[in-house]
Amino acid sequence: MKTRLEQIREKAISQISGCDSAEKLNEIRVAILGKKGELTDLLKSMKDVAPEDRPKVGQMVNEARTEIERVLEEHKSRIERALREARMKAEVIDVTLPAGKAQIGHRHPNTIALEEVERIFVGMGYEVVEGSEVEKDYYNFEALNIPADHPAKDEQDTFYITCESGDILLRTQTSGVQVHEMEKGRLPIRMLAPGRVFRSDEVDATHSPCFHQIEGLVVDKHITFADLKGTLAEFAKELFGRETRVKFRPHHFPFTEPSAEMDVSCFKCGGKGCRFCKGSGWIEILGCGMVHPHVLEMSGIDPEEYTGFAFGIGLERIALLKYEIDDMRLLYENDIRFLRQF
Ligand code: 2NL
Repeated sequence: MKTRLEQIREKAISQISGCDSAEKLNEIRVAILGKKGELTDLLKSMKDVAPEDRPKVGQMVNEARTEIERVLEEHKSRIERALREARMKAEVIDVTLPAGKAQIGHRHPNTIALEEVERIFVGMGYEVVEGSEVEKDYYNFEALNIPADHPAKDEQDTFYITCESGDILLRTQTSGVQVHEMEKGRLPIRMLAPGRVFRSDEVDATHSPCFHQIEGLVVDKHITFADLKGTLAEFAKELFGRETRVKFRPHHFPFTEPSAEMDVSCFKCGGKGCRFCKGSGWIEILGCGMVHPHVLEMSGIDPEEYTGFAFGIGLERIALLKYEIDDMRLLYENDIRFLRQF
C-alpha cells in the first residue's frame, strides 16, 4: 500500500510539472483526487489494511493528498502568471509612435451661407425662430391664403402624412413658423424662419425633395414697400458686396400683395453680362411682398392698424451662387473633399 501511494504521488507530481494549461491541470486533479480518482480508490482499499495500521496509513494518504493539492495550487499560479505576462507583452503600447491623423469635419456650404444671412438680419434686429418640420395643413397653406384647389396642395407636390385627421404634412415652406408667431399677438415682429422644407420633387442638378428655406417677416405699424426695398437692398449689399444693385420684378404669391422677385446685379461681371448670369447681368435671389391683409387677419392681426412685409430665400440657391457650385446634388453627398473647399 505504501509503495502504491508513493507511485501515485510521484506520478501526480511529474504530470503536474509537465502540464501547461489550467484545463489540463484540472483533468489531472480529477483523475487523482476526484470521486473516482486514484487516491480516492486507494482509500477505499483501507478495509484490507490491518486495523492497527489504519491510523498510520490514513495519515500517509492524507499527507500525500495535501502535498498533491499544494503542488497543484503552486503550478496553477505559475501557469496564470505566465499567461498574464504573455498578455501584457502582447498589449504593450509604444507611446513614442506618432499619432494617427484624426479626420476632422468641415462646415457645410449651406451652414456657412445660413450663418452669413442670419448675421446680416440679426444685425438689423431680427430674431431667428425654428419651428416644426411636421405641420398642419392650416399653417402650411390655409393661413397663408393658399386656396384648397391650389396646385401646390396636390399630392404630387406635397408629402402628406397618413393619419386619421388627414391634415398633417411635411412643411413645403417655413411660413407656418411665422403664422404661429403672429398668432401669439406679440407685436411688432421682426423674424427669420430658416429650416428644412419638403417637396415631392425628383432629384436633379437644381431640385431635391428636401431643401432649405429662409423666410423673413416684419409686422409693425406703418410698414411700407419702401421698408421692404431698403431692407432687402441692404441685405444684398452685405451678402454679395457693397457694389451690388437690386431690381424688383412684379410677381404673384397668394400670401403677399403686391408681390415681387428680387434680382441682384451679377457679382461675377458686375452687370455687363457673362456666362454666370446667362448674359442678362442679373441673378434672381428671392421672392417677397407685402403680407396679404387676409393673412394678417386670419392670424388675429388688424390689417387696418398693422402692415408687414415678408420674403423667402432658397438657401441652396444662395450657397450654389456664392460658392459657384454647379450641381445641387454635391450639397447632399457630404463628401469631405468637396466640403473642405469652402
Ligand atoms: C420664394 C417666395 C416668399 C413669403 C415667402 C410669407 C410668410 C408669411 C406671410 C407672407 Cl407668414 N409671406 N412668406 C412671402 C413672399 C415670398 O417666398 O420664392 N421663396 C423661395
